[in-house]
Amino acid sequence: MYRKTLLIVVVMLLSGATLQVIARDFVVLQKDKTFVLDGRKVEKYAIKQGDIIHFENQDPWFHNIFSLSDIKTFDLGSFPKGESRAVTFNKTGKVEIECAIHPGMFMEVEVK
Ligand SMILES: [Cu+2]
Repeated sequence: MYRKTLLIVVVMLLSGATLQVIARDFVVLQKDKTFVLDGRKVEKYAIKQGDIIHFENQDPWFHNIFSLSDIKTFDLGSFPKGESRAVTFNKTGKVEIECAIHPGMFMEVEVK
């Protein structure tokens, strides 16, 4: 039984399936024109390769979250209060995240 379990784990490691298994989901709120994670304003945050961030708008106006960073370029478009958009971070490095509507909004995600 132990050997069989070990074999399955080794096969998962070799096939890269672990990325799927260990990927975590984070929720970053847009609140008062800032990025908020776990109830606190966040300007820098470290995640792991494969993790997903859900950007959720809690402001009564639109946000348009985007990044022009080399390792992850995206543009989530304008979305209103109560909606969220997910981004998966597949490469390691630093990603600068901004809002196209509010130039003061900024956070940096380091993917490790
Ligand atoms: Cu905004």
